[in-house]
Amino acid sequence: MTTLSWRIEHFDELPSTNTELARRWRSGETGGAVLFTDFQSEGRGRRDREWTAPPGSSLLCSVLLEVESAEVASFAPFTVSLAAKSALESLMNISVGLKWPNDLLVGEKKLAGVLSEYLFESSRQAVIVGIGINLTYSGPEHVQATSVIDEVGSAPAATILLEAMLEELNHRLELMPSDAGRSELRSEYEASLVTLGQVVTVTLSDQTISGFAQGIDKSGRLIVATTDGEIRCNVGDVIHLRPALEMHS
Ligand code: BT5
Repeated sequence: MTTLSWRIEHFDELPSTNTELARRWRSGETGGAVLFTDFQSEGRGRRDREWTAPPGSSLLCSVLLEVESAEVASFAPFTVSLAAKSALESLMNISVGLKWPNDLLVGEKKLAGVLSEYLFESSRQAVIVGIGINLTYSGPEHVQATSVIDEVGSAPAATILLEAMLEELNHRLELMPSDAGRSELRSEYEASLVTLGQVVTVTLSDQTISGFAQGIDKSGRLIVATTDGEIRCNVGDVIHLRPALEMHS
């Protein structure tokens, strides 16, 4: 994967940028395609959860990346999260933390969510990474969420933020194919990960575990030290975070 020249397409409305890009990939679309929209009628989170945003309130976009393996694909959401964080910090001077596996936070509030989908078909494989960044909408009522405007008093145009994010993505994508490059990305990701060093409860499909979040392994799994030993969480979902100090209080 070398530096891509992005092919950006804008829509007033789509069901979901991820769904539309996956449909296009099945019809032959190649890496570098980017879709963004002002409104999604069927915006998706993970595990059939919804992503909601009123028209024109958010950056809602998806990028199509060609990858050589599932391991490389597992780094795509981290890479996009890092690119979005850097773009937000340099454009808006907003301090963003990352929560494994797919949230951008300001403090403990969710500013953005990432949805990564690995696609495989005979000799082709790709990953679609979608991101929703709240610009002027602070999320559904029941959710601890925020927006750029709530945090810093103004918000960039979605196109400006998208361009900045893609620029930040370019040099990181050059790192993704090699072991050494992914190790560099892993270090950058770990340094931004507020999850690490905390006691976390992770709900997995078959069990719930608690322990210290220690790091990310070579396959992008979260390493959690529990009383029963080390557990590597692949498709987990951190549902609870609290400072490690609380464990001793
Ligand atoms: C995510 O899922 O955080 C991934 C969201 C990815 C959205 C982008 S938008 C462009 C692309 N096209 C798509 O269709 N999706 C991607 P998850 O961790 O499952 O979080 C979903 C949960 O976040 C929901 O169940 C709500 O509780 C909450 N939520 C929904 N909308 C939100 C918002 N605008 N801000 C903050 N939280 C929200």
